[in-house]
Amino acid sequence: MPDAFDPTPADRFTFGLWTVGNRGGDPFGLPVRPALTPVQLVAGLAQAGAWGVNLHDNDLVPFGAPAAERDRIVAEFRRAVADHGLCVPMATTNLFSHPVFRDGAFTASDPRVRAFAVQKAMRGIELGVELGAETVVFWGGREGAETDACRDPRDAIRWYRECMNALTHWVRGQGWNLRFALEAKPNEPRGDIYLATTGHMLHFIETLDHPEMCGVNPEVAHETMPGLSFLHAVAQAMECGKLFHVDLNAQRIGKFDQDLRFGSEDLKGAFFLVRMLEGTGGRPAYDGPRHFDAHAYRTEDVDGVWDFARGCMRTYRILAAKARAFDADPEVRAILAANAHADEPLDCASILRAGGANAAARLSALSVDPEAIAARGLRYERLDQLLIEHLMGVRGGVHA
Ligand code: DIG
Ligand code: MN
Ligand code: MN
Repeated sequence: MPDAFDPTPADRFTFGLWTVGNRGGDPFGLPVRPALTPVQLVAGLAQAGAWGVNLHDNDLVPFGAPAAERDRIVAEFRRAVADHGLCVPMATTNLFSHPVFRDGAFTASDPRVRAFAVQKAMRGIELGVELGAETVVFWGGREGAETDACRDPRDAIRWYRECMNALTHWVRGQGWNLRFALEAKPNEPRGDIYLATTGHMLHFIETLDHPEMCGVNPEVAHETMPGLSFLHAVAQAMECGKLFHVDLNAQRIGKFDQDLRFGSEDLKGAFFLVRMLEGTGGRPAYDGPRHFDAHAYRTEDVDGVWDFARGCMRTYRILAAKARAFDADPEVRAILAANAHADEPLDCASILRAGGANAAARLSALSVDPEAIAARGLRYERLDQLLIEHLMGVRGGVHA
């Protein structure tokens, strides 16, 4: 039964071939689902209401496939994408499955491996360009170590930079207007992964030859695993204009990378994330794809995979409606306005915003009364209770 929360192309929901193609295998169990072809996955995503499909090179073209076979596979995939009215906004390269990358790709101690990784990334980028991708994600799943006796981490970071610089210069030389989105993860599959969080990546980007080409692709699970705030990671990326892509899923703190259906854990965190991405309440919004980098429970059959995909998109749209209702709630707006002190007579905010060499001198001349300020409560208990009541559906009137 269609309703107001069915996905639309305007939502820009995307899934990777590896997400809905996940067969349910894990380190302790064999796959439980049949392999679906890329063409079958495209058809299923279109039917579920997705806008686009993403891929690693080897999700589509087997490693080492001859050129003619590669071209046949790509042509067939392009036809299926076009026939089903989807697009391919993002492409990425698998630099983590083949044993050659067992000690890393861009950070492997063997320079031949690093060179091979750059070659493979170039072929992956060419595939992405052929499919119309505008964003190239780099997830360095093997860039790390189990024992730091293996190499000096400073060398690893330098080698990472050398490879990224080689690729950015090459892409610019090809005249392609692509953006690189670097995805952080703290561990798994490596004991520790270099550049472990989005914050690490944001600094690393500024050390590259072409930082303007590079941004980040934060993933919910990857910041949540170590107990960090995913919202604050996304906020920092958005605030400096570097949120080039985003991987949406769900995760429990302290567990292995679960890649669960979006919103299925920490619903409050998912709400705040959707509120920020959608820019409800008049704040700047994110204008890129909403990519679900997740997969169905191992308990599921193929029908369950499409339940999973629909659930990701539906929960996102429901939370977006609840975020709009929350930001329109008069009592919410009144509490936030009272704490913004927009009309305070000293005009501290404008002095701070103006900045400059004399800001501190101007601030030091102000007569601020800390005791009077300290005596005032902020009503965050009531504010958060309002949020909870919006989420629980007893406030805000959001209905299908
Ligand atoms: C892991 O979360 C990684 C891989 O799934 C892929 O390389 C990237 C793009 O979403 N995320
Ligand atoms: Mn993940
Ligand atoms: Mn991811």
